[in-house]
Amino acid sequence: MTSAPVRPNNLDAFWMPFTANRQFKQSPRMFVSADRMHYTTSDGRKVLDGTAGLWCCNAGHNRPRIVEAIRQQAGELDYAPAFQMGHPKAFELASRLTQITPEGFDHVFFTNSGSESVDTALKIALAYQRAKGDGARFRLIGRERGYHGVNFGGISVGGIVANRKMFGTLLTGVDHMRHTHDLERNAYCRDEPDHGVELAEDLTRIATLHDPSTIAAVIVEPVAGSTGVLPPPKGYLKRLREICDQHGILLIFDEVITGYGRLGTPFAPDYFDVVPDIMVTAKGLTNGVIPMGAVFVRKEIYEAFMTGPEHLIEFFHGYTYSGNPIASAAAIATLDTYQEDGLLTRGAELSNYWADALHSLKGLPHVIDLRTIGMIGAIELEPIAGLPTKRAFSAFLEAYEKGLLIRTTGDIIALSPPLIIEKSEIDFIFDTLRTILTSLD
Ligand code: PXG
Repeated sequence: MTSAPVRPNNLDAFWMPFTANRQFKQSPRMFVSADRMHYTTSDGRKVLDGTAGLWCCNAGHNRPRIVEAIRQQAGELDYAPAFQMGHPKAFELASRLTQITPEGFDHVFFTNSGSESVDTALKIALAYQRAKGDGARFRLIGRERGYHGVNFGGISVGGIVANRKMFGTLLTGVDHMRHTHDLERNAYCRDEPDHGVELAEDLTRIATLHDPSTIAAVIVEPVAGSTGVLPPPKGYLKRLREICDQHGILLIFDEVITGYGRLGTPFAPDYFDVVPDIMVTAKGLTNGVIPMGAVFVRKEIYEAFMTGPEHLIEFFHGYTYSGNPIASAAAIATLDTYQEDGLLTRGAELSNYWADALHSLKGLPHVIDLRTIGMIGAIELEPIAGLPTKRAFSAFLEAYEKGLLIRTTGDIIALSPPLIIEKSEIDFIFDTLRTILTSLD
């Protein structure tokens, strides 16, 4: 069911995020409705969602349970104060979540986005070190090419230059490990690349430089997403964990993309068999439908805060919308939907088909690397000399015309479809991309 196409008559007022505003407003691309795997555009065309929105609609669109839960909750309890008051759905959601998280993650702090989850995790890490008498641990370590959202904490530990360079001094006491991209040795690898475990030793170098006793936490995406999909080299995450353990440093996994089934497992520790101390999530938590994020911590961390007089606030942090009733209801219905459709593990059944299909693009013009892990894929293109990003963006525009939504970052095409995708739809994605790449300038 599609309502009449809507075309706003003035596009000027809305300053669009991470968008070429002037280009967009000259020839806008508008979605007016969505159902399961497809959007409908304002000119009535169907577009297959190759990116689960922005890596968030893991169960696809317009899922009845989620829609109904939001309707019902809005009519029952629309809002309740988040501080010093509670409502049942936030508690129910927290308990439900701790049933699907890796063992030991027994407590959850709610936020409204990935960026807020990241900054919350960094604050928890610093405050935890201080709470246990280790206040000299004030440094935070990120990684080149890392994406941890757009708030000041996140861009400080993040390593995407364009997201940092305009914004002054950022947080102090931050350093970055080297990124793990290595086209020369690892091109066309499936899953985790063979080469690069030694890059984890960069953490030892940084720890030695600053003295390990000054470092509070290290934050990494288990699979770097936004920068163009970089699965970790074999053994790399395990080695980071060892170095952190050796020096009493907390390890934070930013699972905003990898969480909730994207790798074919509920969370990255289930996939890589490496367990962090804090997990940062958002996006798939509510299937992208209502803004919400969740930060999971191990018991010891929560308990380190639960000291002092019982009438005092233990952690001076929180948001007006932490655990918002409608978001909580949407998240519970999302978990129900994931469970009913088996979506937290469905990626594992499909990932071979997915990888075969993506790797069949090898040899097409301009393709210099193909990467897959779980239900994530990337196609790296040779940039046009002197015009970086242009080639991939042309592919994006053509794909949109041909009924396929993809994401591009630099000259990399990133793919992450809803986990309800069928094999025939995987075929559509790669047949369309094959046609485009064959004739792309
Ligand atoms: N951490 C990670 C690992 C992310 O991928 C965030 C934090 C921030 O989340 P919020 O909800 O504040 O946007 C993200 C977000 C893309 C793309 O196409 C990726 C994100 C957002 C929008 C686009 O790569 N990641």
